[in-house]
Amino acid sequence: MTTIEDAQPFAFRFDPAHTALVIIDMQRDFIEPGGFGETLGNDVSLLEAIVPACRSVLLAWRAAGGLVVHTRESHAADLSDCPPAKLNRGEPRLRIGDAGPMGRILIAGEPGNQIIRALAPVPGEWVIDKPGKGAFYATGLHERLQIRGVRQLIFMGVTAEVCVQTSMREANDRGYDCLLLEDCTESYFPAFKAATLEMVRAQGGIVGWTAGSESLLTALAGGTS
Ligand code: C5J
Repeated sequence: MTTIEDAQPFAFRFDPAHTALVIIDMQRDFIEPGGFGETLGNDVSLLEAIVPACRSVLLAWRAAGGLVVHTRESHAADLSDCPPAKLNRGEPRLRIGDAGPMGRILIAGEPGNQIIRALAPVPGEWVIDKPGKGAFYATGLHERLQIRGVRQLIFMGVTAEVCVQTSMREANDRGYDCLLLEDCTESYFPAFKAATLEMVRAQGGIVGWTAGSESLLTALAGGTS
């Protein structure tokens, strides 16, 4: 077992052989200047700032031979997997399926729907296209993780309060121990990120644990944090 001693609310113990690194929605449209997120008036530099830390973790996890799961918030071109309740809400200026600056918004295969170059998947890593905010809804992810014997999940990605937190809550309800890397998740709204971290680790870890990425890297290298 590997231990992150300074995780909150208490030490996080995990077996790398039964743990997956889950990277939520690090897509060009959310992160890059000129994409969907920025077009809606968001400061994407907040999200861009976590990319180096995410990349360090991804490279270390790959080097350790761990399972990597990437997700994309992504819909079929005909929107048959997008219920009206999702389609008809959100920013009226630019909705799912509309033509955006990097192709149709949140549509599979469009340039803006791709994972950013710095975190691009390599062969053998899983890429899960998810029509919901959570990674477990209508994706088969739980079944695939069960077959692989995965019991613990380490999360990074965006946005903290939407797709990351939803996925963690789904995972928690399915019996996974979940760790959120504090400097590897972000929101367009800093207060929402702060609240997410508090909510995850409140009440003795009601959703899971949080820790800094350096603590994970130290633990993977065999040290104590
Ligand atoms: C994600 C969103 N990925 N905020 N989507 O969090 O709509």
